Amino acid sequence: MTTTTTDLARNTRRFRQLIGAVAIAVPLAVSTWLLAGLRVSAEVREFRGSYPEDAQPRGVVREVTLTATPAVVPLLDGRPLAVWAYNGQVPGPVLRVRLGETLRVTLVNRLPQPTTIHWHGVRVPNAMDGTPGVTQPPVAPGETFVYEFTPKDAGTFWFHPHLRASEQVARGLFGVLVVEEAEPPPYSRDEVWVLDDWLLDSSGQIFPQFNTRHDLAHDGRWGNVVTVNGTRGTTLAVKAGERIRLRLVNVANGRVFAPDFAGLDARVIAVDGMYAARPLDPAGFELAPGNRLDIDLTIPASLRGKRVPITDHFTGRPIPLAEIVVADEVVETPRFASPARAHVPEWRGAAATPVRAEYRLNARTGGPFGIQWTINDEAFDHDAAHAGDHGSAQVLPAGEFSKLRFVNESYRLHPMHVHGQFFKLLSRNGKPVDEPHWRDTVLLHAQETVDVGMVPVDVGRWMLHCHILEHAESGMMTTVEVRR
Ligand SMILES: [Cu+2]
Repeated sequence: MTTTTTDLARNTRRFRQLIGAVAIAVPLAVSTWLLAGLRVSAEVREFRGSYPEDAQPRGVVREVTLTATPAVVPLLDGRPLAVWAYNGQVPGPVLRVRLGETLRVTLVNRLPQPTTIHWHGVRVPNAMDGTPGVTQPPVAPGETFVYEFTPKDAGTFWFHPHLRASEQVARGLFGVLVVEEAEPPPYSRDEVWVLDDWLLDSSGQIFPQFNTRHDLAHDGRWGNVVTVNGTRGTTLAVKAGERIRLRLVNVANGRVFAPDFAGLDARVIAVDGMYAARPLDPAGFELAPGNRLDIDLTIPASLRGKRVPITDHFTGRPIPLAEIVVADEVVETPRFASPARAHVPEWRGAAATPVRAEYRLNARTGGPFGIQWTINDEAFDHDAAHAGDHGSAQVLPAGEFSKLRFVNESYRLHPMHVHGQFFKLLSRNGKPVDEPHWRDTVLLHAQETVDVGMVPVDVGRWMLHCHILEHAESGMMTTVEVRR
């Protein structure tokens, strides 16, 4: 075989063409990659310093047993009410730990049906998330399960079953988890208000039908009695001058609250557990099922000897929630800077970022309750999930920015909740919204489209669902997988 000069010339020409193509293609690819990298990392860079990736356990373990059991308690107006309760209390015990402490909770199931505990808003290891079939098997009657985790964030969180939740939560299974900072701000006092409603029948007991067609066709089960900390006419006795940290938690199946603090020196300092970037006016805040608000409340001397009613205004018909009863005594107000000074990214540039996942929310007839709530035309199959088949999950790359879009194609409310993650509202109906705080639950009104941004750092398979428990129970659930 000989190589002719013509062949050589042809090969050289081909080689040059190839080099030329590479010389153009490689820098193009590299610059496209760099540009994409730069755009992603602009949001990720802005995210840095928002909250820690890892827990910092200090070696202190707080052990608690929560026994879920039927009980009869004096609730609402003092008459005996048959409930399901943690440790015989409704609300369940307020668990308080300091940041860095490890919580070890033994759940004992004495209910007539299986259960689990989900730690709403807490960035737990995935296996501790309490979602049956996805992160753990259901805890059968008579069985126990140990939840152990070290919270990564200080704030107001809560816990409840994640199995047949529309029944179990309505019967009274919920409690609050307060994670205090290593050095909590020196408030005069730290109070928890659990907001709830109860659907009672004519005998004054819990209406025993759950997931009714009525509830499913509307915004879930709305009760005929509204309570704070399990009772009507709740009062908070304070002294003028006191500065109070008031932690509001909405544990209702479906009801949204819009508490009115007009006339009081009240500022929102944290939403869904996480401190805001600055103190905010509480007017206009809608507390959907799952949401929490921490209020920094100073009682002015001008209210000495007065009673200040706090009412809910969500439905347009004012509903009394509680009363702040101010003593004649005046104490000095603790002076310290608002703890609401968290780093929260603005993500103004995120409007141009493509949507990674879109969730269309709607309903159809069918399923075990006659109506199914769907995400992208799929109803979550709880029975299959409990058996370990939880369908396909949207993958969200850990440490990267993701934009999620919720499109409410229905006329009902949907407070959308993502487990184990915090997100920030970017826009409503295409209009940019600057909320200087994180959320783990965002309320969608009828026909509304909402974009949220997040940089997930907690890996695992997490539920994404509507927190109207009847909507979730009838299918409005899916999973996301945060993967490295
Ligand atoms: Cu819903």
